[in-house]
Amino acid sequence: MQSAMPKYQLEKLKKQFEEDGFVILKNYLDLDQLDDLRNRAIDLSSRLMKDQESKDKYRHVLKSLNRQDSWFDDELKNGSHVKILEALLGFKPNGVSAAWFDRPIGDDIGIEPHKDAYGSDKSEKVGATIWISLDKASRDNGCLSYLRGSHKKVYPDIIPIPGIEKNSEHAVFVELNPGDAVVHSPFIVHWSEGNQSLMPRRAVSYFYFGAKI
Ligand SMILES: O=C(O)CCC(=O)C(=O)O
Repeated sequence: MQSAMPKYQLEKLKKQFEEDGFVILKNYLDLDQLDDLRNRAIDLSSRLMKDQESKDKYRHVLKSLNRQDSWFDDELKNGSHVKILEALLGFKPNGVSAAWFDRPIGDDIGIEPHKDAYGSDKSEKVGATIWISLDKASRDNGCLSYLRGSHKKVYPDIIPIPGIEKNSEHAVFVELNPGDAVVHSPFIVHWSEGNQSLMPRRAVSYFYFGAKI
């Protein structure tokens, strides 16, 4: 994918990333790139999920797309977002997983408050996660929410993290347009709700370093 670097004021974003634990990249993908990513992700996920009738709460999530498809592997390692993450982090992060996060119409199960750096030691150099929205993500269809600044605190390694007030003054609902992206620290507390709308909510995430949900 073509470089998206010149679009963003990376020094400003770096400060914001360090302060808040996340930054939004408006218009990260252009229409052709968005179409390409959406088509590839839909095609691969529907092939991988064929015949799967899981009732598991993560049934619409697929990790490790990079192990199934060389295009996703290349994006994880060399996608234009890697340079952006490098600028935000101050070092080149190592890709761990490319993932598909679907929240189909009528799916009322969201993902409870968690951090991606589950089980990792805060003294280690940590990476970042980029979540690229393939649809309009809103409060109605289960956009991502963050507890601003929570990456600076220590939370227990439990999902859901107990005692998180989803409506606190620090909670931010990240409503995005198709092709926008958000980058977050693996230590930030984040979650999403079910899809109460008539619009799909699909996303592709790339995780760097010891990132897990
Ligand atoms: O897409 C979602 O609902 C959750 C995604 C998430 O937790 C992540 O990308 O780290």
